[in-house]
Amino acid sequence: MAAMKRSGVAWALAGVVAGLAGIAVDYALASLWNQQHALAAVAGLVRDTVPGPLENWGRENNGKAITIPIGLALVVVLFAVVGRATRRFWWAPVAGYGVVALLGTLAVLDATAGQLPQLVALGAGYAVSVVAMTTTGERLRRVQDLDDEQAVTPLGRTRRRDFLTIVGVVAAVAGVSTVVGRFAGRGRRAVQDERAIARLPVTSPSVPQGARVDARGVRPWMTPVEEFYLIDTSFSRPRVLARDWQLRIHGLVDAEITLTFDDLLQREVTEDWITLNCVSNEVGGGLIGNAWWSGVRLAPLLAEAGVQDGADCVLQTSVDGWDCSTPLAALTDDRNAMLAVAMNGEALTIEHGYPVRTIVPGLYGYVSGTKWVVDMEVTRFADVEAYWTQRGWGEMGPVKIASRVDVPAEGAELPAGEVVVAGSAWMQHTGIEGVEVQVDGGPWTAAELGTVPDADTWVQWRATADLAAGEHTVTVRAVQAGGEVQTSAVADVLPDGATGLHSVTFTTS
Ligand SMILES: Nc1nc2c(c(=O)[nH]1)N[C@H]1C(S)=C(S)[C@@H](COP(=O)(O)O)O[C@H]1N2
Ligand SMILES: [Mo]
Repeated sequence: MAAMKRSGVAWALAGVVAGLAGIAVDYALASLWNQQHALAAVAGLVRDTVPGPLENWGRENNGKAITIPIGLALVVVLFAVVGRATRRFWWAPVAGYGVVALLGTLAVLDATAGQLPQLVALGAGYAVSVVAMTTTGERLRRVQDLDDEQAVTPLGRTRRRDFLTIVGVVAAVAGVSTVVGRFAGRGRRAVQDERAIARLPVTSPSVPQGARVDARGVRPWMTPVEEFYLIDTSFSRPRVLARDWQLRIHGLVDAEITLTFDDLLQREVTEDWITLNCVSNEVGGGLIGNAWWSGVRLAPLLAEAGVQDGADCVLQTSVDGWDCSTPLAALTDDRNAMLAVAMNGEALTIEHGYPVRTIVPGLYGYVSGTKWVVDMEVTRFADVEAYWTQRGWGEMGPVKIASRVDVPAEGAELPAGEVVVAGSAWMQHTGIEGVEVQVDGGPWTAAELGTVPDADTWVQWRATADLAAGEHTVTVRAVQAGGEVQTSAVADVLPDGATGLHSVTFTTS
């Protein structure tokens, strides 16, 4: 302990313990809330940023066996440096752990899901590290302020004991948090393990010929699962094993039905391209995605249950308590409203509702797309209120016609001459008949359209314009099947979806 007096070892050790305590606290909170912890997010970000071959190697077990220890070693060294620096600079923990927290924040923001809970966990971990290091540093400084004679007196012993106690407390926080994290993470791991070996009677998607227009920078016609937007009201993400899942259909029906996952898969599977969007999507926004959904149609199930007269809605409830009231007609007419088990040919991810969620073409997600759905009560709008309708959003939730310019991007700089303008347009379950483009306030001209399998998906469009050097604005509007043109009147997303036309401004030179 005498060596502790002047050496930086104790400072370095304190730095490591405080840093690891922060990581452990983040891990515990994230696991309790069923989210990815920051370290995993950073690992993911790093893996996605390195070149392809290295990335693939990093996904394999061999790669992991090397990259994870290297990553941890780097973190430990950094924490040791932070600890030592605290001896001279009181702000070293704030800055040093701040760098790690910042990296974590970037990684979390890069992910599509659960950002708020992840950031709260990260903030808590950061605070724990800073407070732990600062407090430990104060104690250590008092020990080291003693001169050689004093160091062996009762005062010296007390101060050393103080220091060791605080290091012990921090280490205990780290230890307990790690155990809590491991324990809380079990459920999620069990679901992931089950999902990984799920064999579902579904097919892989193949993008229909001609759906994609020839324009670089257009968002893909089929949205990859990891790019598909996510909306969740609950802080913590439910973990439901398919083998435990049950759906009860009841209420104004002749005969209640309870289905297990196996029961569901005994039925005929339907598969379809369906574009799902959020009522909160602003004009030009990204809360929309198109996927190949596989599942079981709801209409035959409801027919089997025998819907009684007077019913006009189905109150769907998720295992997380979220609910929505869906117009009954949209679930019983000829559209492919389904209990989906797979997205783009693979079991739903936990984030998108594993093992079962509802998908209804032509309705916004907030009135129809219940993730982790476990209960459907056939009822009347007059008798129920659901999560979002209680908060002032419209009851019926039909999608509105919309269109978007993807390229050129807002603010882009391009060579003058022929410029390709392209994007997408959608009016699910009605269909898009045409798309028109207006350049610099000139006449509306027809764009060329990609071909789509049916009316339930978005349509890509493309046009060209010959542009002189200068600033230009392109605006798009869609025409729905039957001829009605998308309105230019601007409406807010609340209460039932935005309207207005999307424009981008860019320069050519
Ligand atoms: N359980 C549950 N289901 C939910 C929600 C939710 O918050 N909780 N959000 C809804 C909303 S508003 C939309 S737009 C869609 C989004 O589905 P996604 O997150 O799979 O893209 O899910 C719907 N289903
Ligand atoms: Mo939504």
